[in-house]
Amino acid sequence: MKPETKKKVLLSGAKPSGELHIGNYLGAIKQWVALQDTHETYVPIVDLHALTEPQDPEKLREQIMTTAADYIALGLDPTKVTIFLQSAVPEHTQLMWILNTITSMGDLERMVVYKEKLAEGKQALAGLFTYPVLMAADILLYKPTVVPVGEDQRQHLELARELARKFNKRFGQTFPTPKAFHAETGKKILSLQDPKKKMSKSHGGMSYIAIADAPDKIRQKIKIAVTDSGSAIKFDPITKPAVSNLIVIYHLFSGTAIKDIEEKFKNSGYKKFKEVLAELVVAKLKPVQEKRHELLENKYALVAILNDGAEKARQKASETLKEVYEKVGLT
Ligand code: AQP
Repeated sequence: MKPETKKKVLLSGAKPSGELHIGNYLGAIKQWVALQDTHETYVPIVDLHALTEPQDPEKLREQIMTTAADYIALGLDPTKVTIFLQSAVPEHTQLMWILNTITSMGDLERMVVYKEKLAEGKQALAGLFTYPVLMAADILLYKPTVVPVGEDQRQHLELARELARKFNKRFGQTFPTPKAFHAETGKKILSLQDPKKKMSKSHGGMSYIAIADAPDKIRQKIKIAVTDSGSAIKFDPITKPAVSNLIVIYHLFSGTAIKDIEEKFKNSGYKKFKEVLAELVVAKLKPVQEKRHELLENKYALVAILNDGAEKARQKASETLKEVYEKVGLT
């Protein structure tokens, strides 16, 4: 289907603040891939968001490229979707400023991700505090019908919806209220080392499985993943959060129903289950890693995709910004 004929718009992105992991894939990117044929799809690599925490410039440059390669290797088709760097479309920060002027401090102070980052010892930087407004701008610029994100982004998306409503009320109907889309299972893949936390790029290498992890690294990470008391392979997120998380990963990579996984492994201990799970993840990531490697061998082609995407994104973003500037009286 040609992009022009698609009526519904999808917008979502990932932050190149480290290596993309299976939580990013199962909670978000898998949904973008599934919807790319039926939606006009915009998937920025939100590089400006990565700056909300200190980044080494050389590493950041590399992470931007590996994120682009991951997007495509995981199934996003650049001939169907618009992949671009957020920083290449200045309208994102321009709209952010307008939205800043209608955002209340109280709304930002309530943001759980900000509080969690501070609790982890991150610096209380203004960028970290206000990035949900940039995220609202990322979304509203493209007037999406659907925004598939993980559970951790639910509150930020609610802010985007609130800002759309506020803007419309004050300046006239401009933004459709974007709808969140959370995967039924997989919207919150947990850390392999601490099932009280979500899997995160910044929580240490053993807590997540990166898309690019070598087979032995995957085996090792799953082998040492924490488990719960008792040895039953039973799905119960309240009493057995760690094992339930591994079951969800198995379910999402294999397509096997959760009750069938419980049945299949009812006489196996954690060790056996983990071994089979590790081989499944290794096998599923193998073709992705091969494609990723191929893409990174030809960075010029990857840059061309990003440039092309930025040009397309700017067409849409500049239309929205023009409309916004007119409405607020800036023309
Ligand atoms: N553990 C997760 N389970 C399900 N979905 C997740 N997402 C992130 N972690 C999980 C979703 O992946 C998309 C891209 O996320 P992001 O890269 O923009 O930022 P994030 O949510 O802050 O991811 P990390 O890995 O936790 O990064 P750091 O540690 O740098 O902050 C989003 O839709 C997100 O919900």
